[in-house]
Amino acid sequence: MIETQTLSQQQIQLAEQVTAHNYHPLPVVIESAEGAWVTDVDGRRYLDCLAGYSALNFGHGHPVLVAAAREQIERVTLTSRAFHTDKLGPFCRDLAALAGMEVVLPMNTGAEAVETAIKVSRKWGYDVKGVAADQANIIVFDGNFHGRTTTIVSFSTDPVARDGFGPFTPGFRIVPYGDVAAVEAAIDANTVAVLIEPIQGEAGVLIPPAGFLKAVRDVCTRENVLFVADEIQSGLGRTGSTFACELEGVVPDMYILGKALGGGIVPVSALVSSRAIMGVIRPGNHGSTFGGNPLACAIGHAVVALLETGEYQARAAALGEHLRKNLEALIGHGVVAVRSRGLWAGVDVDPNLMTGREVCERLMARGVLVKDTHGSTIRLAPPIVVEESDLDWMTEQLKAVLV
Ligand code: IF1
Repeated sequence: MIETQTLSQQQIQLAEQVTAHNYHPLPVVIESAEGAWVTDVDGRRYLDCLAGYSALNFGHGHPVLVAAAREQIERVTLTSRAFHTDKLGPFCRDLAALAGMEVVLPMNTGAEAVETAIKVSRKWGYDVKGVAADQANIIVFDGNFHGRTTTIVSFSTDPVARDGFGPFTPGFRIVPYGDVAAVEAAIDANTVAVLIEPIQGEAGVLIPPAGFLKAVRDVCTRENVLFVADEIQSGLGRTGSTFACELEGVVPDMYILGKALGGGIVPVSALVSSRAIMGVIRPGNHGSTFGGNPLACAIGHAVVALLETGEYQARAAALGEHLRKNLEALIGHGVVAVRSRGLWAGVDVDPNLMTGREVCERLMARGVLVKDTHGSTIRLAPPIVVEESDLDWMTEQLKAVLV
C-alpha cells in the first residue's frame, strides 16, 4: 500500500506511530526553507505565517546568522560554564546594552528563562526586600502562557495545559489581564514580582488596554515589586520595536527573552536585568549545561547585531501597518475582529463559519501555513523578511477561504 501514498503521507504515518501525541500538527511535512517560504517533501511551497512562533523573526536561513553558526561550529560549540569562552562576554554585553540593562543570565528554552526569573525574583524578595522565608508570592495573569514546566503550568489557567500535572507549585496569584485594580488588590508585603506578557500570544494576541502596562509599572515601583516582562514571543522586533514594553513607554526590571534570540537555529534564552537584582544569584544557585554555550552566544550575538540597526523593527512596523489594513478589510467578510501590533496579528473568524483549525487546513491547501489558537482565532506572525506582495497574496488566500 505504501506505493500509493505521497511522501508526505508516509512521513505523517511514521511520526504518528513513533512520537508521543503531544501535538496535532497540520498535515504538511517540511523538508527545506528559505526566508519566509518553506517547501514540503512533495515539492509544494508554502508561505510560513507562523515563523516558529516568532523564533524565526529573521526568516529561515538568514545568511548572516547561518554564517555566524557555521563559523562557530568549526571552532568550539560547547565548554560548559565551568570555563570561560570568548563568545560569552561580547554577546551578554551587547544584549544587555540593546535592552538598556546591565547583566544577562543565559539559558536555553523560554520556559527555563521564566523559571530563572521566578527564582531570581524570589531570592531578591528574601535577600533584598526582606520577605520571610518561603512566603514570597508572584502575581500572574488570567490567560497567561509562560511555558510548560511543572511550576509554570501550576499558574496556567488553561485546563489542557495544567490538568493532570499536579501537585502544583504554590506562591502565585492569578488576576484578570488588563485590570490594574486587581493587581493592586493582590499585592501584599510578600509580593516579589508581577510576571506579565506585554501582549498575550497564546490567548490570541491580546493587547491590554492603553495605559495598563504603565499603571502596573507604577504600582510595582510604589510597592517595591519587580516588573518582570515575558518578551519571549513579543520581543526582538516582532511588534515593530525591540520590545513590546517600549510601545507603552514601560521599562521592566527584568526582560525574559527567548525564541528569536537563537535566530531559529538553536534554542537561546536569557534573563536580562540590573546588577542590583541579578546580584542575588551566587555560584551554584542556578545554571545549565548548555546555557551560554559558545554556539548559542555566537548566534545570539549576530541576532543582537541585526537588531542594533533598527532595520527589522522598522520593517515589522511598516509591513505590520500594511497587514493590518489588509486584515481589517476582511471584517464583515468572515472576520469578526483583528488585533495586531507590528507583524503579529490575531484574527477572530466568525465561529458560525468554521473553526480556527478549519481555516488553517484550508489555508494550507492554498499554500499558507498559520496556526489557530483557542476557538476560531488564528494568529499570523510571518518572518519580518516577508515581502509586502507575500502579505497581499496571503490576504487573498484568507479571503478565498472565508468566502
Ligand atoms: C508550545 C503558545 C506561542 C511563550 C511565552 C514562554 C514560552 C512561550 C510568552 C515558553 C512559548 C510557545 C511554545 C509552543 C506554543 C507556543 C505558543 F501558543 F503556546 F502560546 F508561541 F504562541 N513565554 N510559546 O509564548 O518558551 O519553553 O517553548 O521555549 O507548544 O509549547 P519555550
